[in-house]
Amino acid sequence: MSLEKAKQVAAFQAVDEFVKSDCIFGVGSGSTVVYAVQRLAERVELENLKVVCIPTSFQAKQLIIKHNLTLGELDTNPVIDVTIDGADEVDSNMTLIKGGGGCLLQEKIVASCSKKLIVIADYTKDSVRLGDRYKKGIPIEVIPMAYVPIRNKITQKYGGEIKLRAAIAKAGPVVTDNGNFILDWMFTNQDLDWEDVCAFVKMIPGVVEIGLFVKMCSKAYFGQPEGTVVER
Ligand code: ABF
Repeated sequence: MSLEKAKQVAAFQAVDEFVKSDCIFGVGSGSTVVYAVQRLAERVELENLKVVCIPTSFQAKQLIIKHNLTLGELDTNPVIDVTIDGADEVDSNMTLIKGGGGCLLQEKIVASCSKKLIVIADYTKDSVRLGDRYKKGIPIEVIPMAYVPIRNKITQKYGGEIKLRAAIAKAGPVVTDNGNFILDWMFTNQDLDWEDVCAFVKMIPGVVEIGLFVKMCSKAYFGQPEGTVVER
């Protein structure tokens, strides 16, 4: 079975389990989330369903409008019933690496406003320890002027290597929709206390957000090659 089919079965199962009428639904970004929005659109029996998506997730927003779903904004829907989002890696403690697509700040804002965060992914995201499978590092969104001192403080404390995320074709650094840079931290120690890491990194002046979601994910669905779904 293709990776796309694995993403689809995970997304469909999560939506079918959690979505109901009169609920405010949050979605993040990435290719797996697209299947979740498609499933929402198929559930035509649902009434009064609002979908809050992150501003950057143009693809999800287009699908929501295309399928005549009601697009909700966070300022008018500050409490979301359930958010379904993808991830780059999920460890055995349900700690997530997110932000491979550069949307970690907006995704964490939506997730923080949600009563539940449900992760949908293909089987390649299912890990024991962070770093077992996702090798591109933990994304950190930073104020551009501070990226060098931030990089130095993190590597001095925890080691590893940090790279400034380059735009495609090396056209300079990636600039997020929030006007910031992204650092990717290729950590070497996989046994760090990720809650402590979040606290330390977030205290560094100039750090906007880190792509570690600790104790935020209620449940994860991993689509398998044979078309089944593993839930945890
Ligand atoms: C978003 O989608 C990001 O946080 C994460 O990096 C990415 C996962 O992409 P995909 O669903 O395409 O694997 O959730």
